[in-house]
Order: sequence, then C-alpha cells, then structure tokens
Amino acid sequence: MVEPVKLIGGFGSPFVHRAEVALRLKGVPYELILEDMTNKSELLLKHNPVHKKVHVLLHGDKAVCESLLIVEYVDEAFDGPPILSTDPHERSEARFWSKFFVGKLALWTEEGEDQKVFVMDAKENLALVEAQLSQKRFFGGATIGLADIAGVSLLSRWASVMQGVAGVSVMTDDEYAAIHRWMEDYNADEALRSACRTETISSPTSPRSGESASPRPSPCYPII
Ligand SMILES: N[C@@H](CCC(=O)N[C@@H](CS)C(=O)NCC(=O)O)C(=O)O
Repeated sequence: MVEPVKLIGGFGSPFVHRAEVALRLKGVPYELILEDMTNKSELLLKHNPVHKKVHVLLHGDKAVCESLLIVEYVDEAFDGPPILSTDPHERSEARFWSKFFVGKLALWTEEGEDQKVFVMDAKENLALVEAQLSQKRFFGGATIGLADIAGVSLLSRWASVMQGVAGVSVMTDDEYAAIHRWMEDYNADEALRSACRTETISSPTSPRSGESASPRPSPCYPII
C-alpha cells in the first residue's frame, strides 16, 4: 500500500520550499497542508512538539521535522533521481555546504554596527559560494542536490525579502555572476515545475467558514 505523503507548511517559507523541491525532484505526489501560524493546529503541535515549527513531513504515520533532514529522508524513502550522491565524500561535501548556508547566510540582522559586520561577513561568504560555482553548474555537479536546495531556498527565495525588510544590500544584480547563473538554472529546472500537489487549509478545530478540509487539486505554481 502506498502511504500518503503530507507536508504541513506555510506561505513564503524557505524551509517549506526545501521539502517541496525534494518531493518534486523525486516525483512524489503530496498534500500541502497550509498552517495558520497565528493559531497553530493540533496536527502541527502533535508532530513537532519540540520546535512547534513548519514544516513537518508526514509519511503515513511517520513524521519528519527540520527541512534539511526532510530532504534527506525524501531522498532515501522514495525512488527517483538521487538528491545526494552515493559517494561518501560527495555526501559530506553536500552536507557541509548545506550547513554553511544555514549558519553563514541566514539573512537577518538588527540595525547599527552589527549590521555593517553582518553585511561584510555575508559578502565574504557569498564570495566563497561564488568560487565554488565558478566551475560547475550545481554544487554536486550536473544536477540539483542538497546544498543547492539549502542555498537557493535562502538566496533566491528569501534574500530579497529579508534585504528589503532589513534595508541592507548584500547581493545586487551586478555582483556574483556565477551565483545568479546557478539560481537561474535551479529555478528553470523542469522537475521543479511539475508535481502532483493538493492543498488543504489546516484548522485546529473545524474548517473555517467557506473553507473545505478536503484536499483540493493545485496547479503547483509557484512552489511556496
Ligand atoms: N530549522 C527549521 C526552521 C523552521 C522555521 O523556522 N519555520 C518557521 C517558518 S519559516 C516557523 O515555523 N516559525 C513559527 C514559529 O517560530 O513559531 C527547519 O529547517 O525546518
């Protein structure tokens, strides 16, 4: 029996983007349950009692939390093109760079002196990423892998929002040519554009008026 796959997520999250990309690369149909973050559902609190955050992947009665762990789980649990290499060193490299993005390029800072230091650090870190990508299409080579998912979800999807909110300019269109080319190649990937997704709006108690609790088909554009 095929166990249903559900993703508890929210709009605009770089973390939810990661799980959606992994499912799409593998060609796994899934139901996206949109969580109201101002009124978290019992479903979310039951399956992520530690962090109480989206997203959570439900595969049958099993729950997986934390975006990068979800990507690795999806890679191992489902057939389809590999997201991580079978080579141990290449796997460790992919994990190294995915952690680098999380630790070094999460784009948020308060105003003031700290912000100046942050911008300098971010630019240095972007230069390291630029050097990595100057000779290859994606981090792992020819196809999208773990480090690409971790990086583009932050830089392409989230950075412009955060730069706007924080009022800092870390990456303009004229800088980091390899990074821009990398993000374009990633966003143009055919597998990311096709998926079988349904959506539900999650409600802690009963469906809100005018909303149905049953999944509805979604054309899947864009990935949230
Ligand atoms: N480390 C987590 C971070 C998840 C996360 O921060 N999720 C945010 C949404 S973007 C959230 O659920 N925030 C709600 C809260 O903090 O209460 C992951 O990679 O999945």
